Amino acid sequence: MTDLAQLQSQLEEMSQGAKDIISNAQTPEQLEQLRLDFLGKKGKLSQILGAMGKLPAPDRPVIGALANDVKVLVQTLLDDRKTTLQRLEIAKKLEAETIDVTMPGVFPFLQGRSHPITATIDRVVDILVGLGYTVAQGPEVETDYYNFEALNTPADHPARDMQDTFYLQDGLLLRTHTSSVQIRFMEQNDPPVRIICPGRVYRKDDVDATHFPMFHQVELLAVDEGLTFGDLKGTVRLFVEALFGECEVRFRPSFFPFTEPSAEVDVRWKDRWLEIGGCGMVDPNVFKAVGYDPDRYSGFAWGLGIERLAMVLHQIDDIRRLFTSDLRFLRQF
Ligand code: 2NM
Repeated sequence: MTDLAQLQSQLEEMSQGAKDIISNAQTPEQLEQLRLDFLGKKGKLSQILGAMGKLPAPDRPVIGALANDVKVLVQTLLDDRKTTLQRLEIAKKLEAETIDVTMPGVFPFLQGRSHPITATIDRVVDILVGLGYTVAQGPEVETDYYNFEALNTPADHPARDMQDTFYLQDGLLLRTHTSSVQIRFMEQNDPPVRIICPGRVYRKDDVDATHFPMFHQVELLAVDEGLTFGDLKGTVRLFVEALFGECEVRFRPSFFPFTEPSAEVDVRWKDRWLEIGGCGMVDPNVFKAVGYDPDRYSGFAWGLGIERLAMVLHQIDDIRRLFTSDLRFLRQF
């Protein structure tokens, strides 16, 4: 004998029981089993609904509506529990996979460091940035124009000799100094200029203890109204004292196509005179090439050889040591 009250209480009982048992499920597999138990084809709800046919017709919609409520409730309970289990799983994983970044590493403690060339460039650049200069960079593969022509170095100048310059195809070459970057900068910017150009340069030298076909330069350029050779000397002195500490500076007359007058810079350090670079007042022809008015502006420039500097500062006797990547050598720095 099936009556309305009986089915109602069965549904009631089912939803009560579902609450307890679902909230105690521990795995997704258990949850799936419970879904089949309650809502599957042969589950409890189906059984109860199967008995519905025996009810008087007017009572059937009442049970139908109640059964649907129970179905929705059980489905919600299953979904909620599933979410909770997933959260617990993630929390457990996070707990297990926590990394203590303060733990010591595993021996041997390999530590990288700057190459002595990089370290020397960094020191030089830091000092000059401190004096108000900005780093400018440009291509290592250059045209004849930027490397020579715009720098007042005409086609018949000895510096253009095939023996000294690496010429590439299509009129290109490997820059022989970073002055090419300064030409590019001046083309794009009006005075005043205060820039430094660190970078690799290339010359076709035979390799020996003091020559290598690739080396590094830092070139400096200042352009403004009223700059004099005195400003150049003062800037070089400030720089050299920042780098070497107490020392003596000497300017020796020299020649470069792109400066007039020109000089070599020598520094007396630890009782030895060292030649550390060349300098001069920018030649008016260079200003004309970049569209600066040479009657209004003057400027000074100087170039430092970085390998030379690094070798002096670290008592390195052979430039080749800097480029052979021998860790026994590099680990000393
Ligand atoms: C040096 C020595 C003297 C120099 C000149 C220029 C520019 F672009 F302004 F003409 N840049 N660098 C220069 C002058 C470089 O290196 C030994």
